[in-house]
Amino acid sequence: MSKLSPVEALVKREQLVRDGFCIIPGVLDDSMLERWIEYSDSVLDATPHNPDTKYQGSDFHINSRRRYLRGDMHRPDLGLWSPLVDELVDLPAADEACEAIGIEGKESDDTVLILSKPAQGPALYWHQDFMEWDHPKASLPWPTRIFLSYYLVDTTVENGCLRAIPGTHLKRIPLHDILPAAHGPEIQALDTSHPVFADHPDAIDLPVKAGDLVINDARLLHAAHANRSNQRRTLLLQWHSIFPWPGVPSWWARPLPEVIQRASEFGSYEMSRIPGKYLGAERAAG
Ligand SMILES: O=C(O)CCC(=O)C(=O)O
Ligand SMILES: [Fe+2]
Repeated sequence: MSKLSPVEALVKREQLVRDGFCIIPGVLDDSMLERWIEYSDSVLDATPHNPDTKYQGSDFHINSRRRYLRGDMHRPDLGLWSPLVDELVDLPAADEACEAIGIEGKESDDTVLILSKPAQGPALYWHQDFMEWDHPKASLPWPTRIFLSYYLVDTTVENGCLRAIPGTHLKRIPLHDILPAAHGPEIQALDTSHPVFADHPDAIDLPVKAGDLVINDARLLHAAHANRSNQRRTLLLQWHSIFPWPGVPSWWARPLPEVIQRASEFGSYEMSRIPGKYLGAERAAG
């Protein structure tokens, strides 16, 4: 990767904050890409297709070696771990890119999800992946939870590239009101004729090259096209928490969000996948 210039980095940061995503080209080097293609192919080839996750394709959670040694594996039922995960989540080129665009306090979940659309696999429904909608952080104008993605093949509309509706991490649209919780049994049971699979006038396609780093705000509405090619389309996805509550990005120059000023008033809360009063609250407050 050629390093981002300060101006390019600023443009990426502004895009992440405004639109809810940005793409940094050429972060994963060829050798890492090849090792992950080999590893993910071996996992995918060895495991029967799971119809419960047919729209994501596959949903394998691979733990880092660190997590395995600590004995706190995520999805221990799957029993999957690899030192490749440690290498990927610690990748210096990705850390550099995240630092350059001003991401602070980044903490990885230390897992990699292998989400692989098989050849001729169906589209992925519209959804967002944020899990803390009842916490005031859900209204913040900067992201607190992001997913970093690398696609292992070049993606296009034809083979199932990512799609997004820019700005929906901060703004409610009618689609929010018809979406069941992401990845739960209700949405998995829907047919592809359901509106959660429909095209949307504000949707944009995000085709990328293999090894580009895609950074998404967890709150953003996104989906993926069907894979109409004869080759699997594999994605490696890592979750990170950033800007720990109630911290403020060092570069934040706009007025402080009201919820930050009142942070001490907020107590405990339940996890929730359903956007409530906090979606768009800061925008509404101006
Ligand atoms: O398949 C993709 O491109 C996106 C996957 C995704 O957003 C998810 O599984 O939550
Ligand atoms: Fe997602």
